[in-house]
Amino acid sequence: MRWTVWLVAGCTVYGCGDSHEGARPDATDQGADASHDAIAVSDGRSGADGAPEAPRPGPRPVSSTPVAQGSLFAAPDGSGSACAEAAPCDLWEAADQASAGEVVFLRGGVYPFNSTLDLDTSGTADAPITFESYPGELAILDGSALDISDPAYLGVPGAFIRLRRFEVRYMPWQGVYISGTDNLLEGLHVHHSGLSGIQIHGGYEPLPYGAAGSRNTIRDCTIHDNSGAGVFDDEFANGGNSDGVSISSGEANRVEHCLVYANSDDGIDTWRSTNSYVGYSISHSNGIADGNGTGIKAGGASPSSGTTVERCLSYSNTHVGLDHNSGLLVEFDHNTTWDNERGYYGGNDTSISASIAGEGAADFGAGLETMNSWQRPGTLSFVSVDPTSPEFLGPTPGGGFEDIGAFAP
Ligand SMILES: [Ca+2]
Ligand SMILES: [Ca+2]
Repeated sequence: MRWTVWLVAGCTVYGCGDSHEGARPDATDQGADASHDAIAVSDGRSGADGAPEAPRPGPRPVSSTPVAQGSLFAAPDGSGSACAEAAPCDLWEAADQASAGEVVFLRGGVYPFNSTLDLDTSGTADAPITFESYPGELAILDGSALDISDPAYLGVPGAFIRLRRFEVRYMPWQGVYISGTDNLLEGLHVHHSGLSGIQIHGGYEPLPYGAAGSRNTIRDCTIHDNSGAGVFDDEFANGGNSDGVSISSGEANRVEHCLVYANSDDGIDTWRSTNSYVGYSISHSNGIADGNGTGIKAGGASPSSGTTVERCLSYSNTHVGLDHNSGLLVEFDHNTTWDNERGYYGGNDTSISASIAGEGAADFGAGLETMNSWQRPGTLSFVSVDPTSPEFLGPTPGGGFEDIGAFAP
């Protein structure tokens, strides 16, 4: 069968597109999901020989900032301008007052969104501004009262802002939209957005990138069920622009230890960025309606270059597990794919190394391939192909493949 990719690059300010590789079967899933399901992770384990094992893919627990560090407090029913623990204000007031070095605690409960909240005051490297659920509670930013003709989202045009341990759900466009730099998103749960759950897009500034939408880190986040399926315009493209995480421009952004699934387009898409990093993350079951259904896309239109993807699991996506997608100088190292239409797709300058493909269609392309499962003798098998098993996609001991893939020592 001839492998055909046709590029219909389309990009608007909010629905930044990517290559479009044909329609996927419709499997619309917009059902409610209140669970915050993260795959359990145990770091710092030691192997049978006592040597430390590599960290496992997926979110790790994120600890709370001590209450004593809180300087501003918001609550769903907050009012006034004191923003004190005894007299919390609303979220918009707290954001307006926050300045470098402050910690804003959000009391638990639902914060209905009626307008975009832009976090446009910057912290500094030594004194970031933190927004975080109050310890032991969960703040939920909820866009369910909005529709796509009257959108709102959590915007981050500022820099050195830390968003920690809260939920963002049912936003009609993006859930979190980052145009600033040097921000940290940690322990967020983002789901059921109409466009991408988290999008980084600083505009197409002159190269080299760096002034906007750059050096942001997304880690230990769970992002799922973001879908534009059923909306037939250029932005939503019947699901074709709604990724879990979309890095649509910028330099040196990072996705680490995230769990991303059931998004209509791709799981993680570093579409038009430079030197992005995706590591220790899990991407599965992406691809609905006209979405591309790639687990992790490592590029797209020029100037896409230099994306590294390592120690990731990508499985049960409708299209490719890991795809260079025309990005230049992409590196895929120590990844594991399974049950995708195809495991890997590289370009002439893509490096694919020490990786495992569980699919019969392991790879495609003429890249620089070394030490991969399909280049070895023997028959690959996994201890378990049950995603709920702690041994899921672990190579069978003694089978000759334990030294490669996402779980290698
Ligand atoms: Ca797409
Ligand atoms: Ca995409």
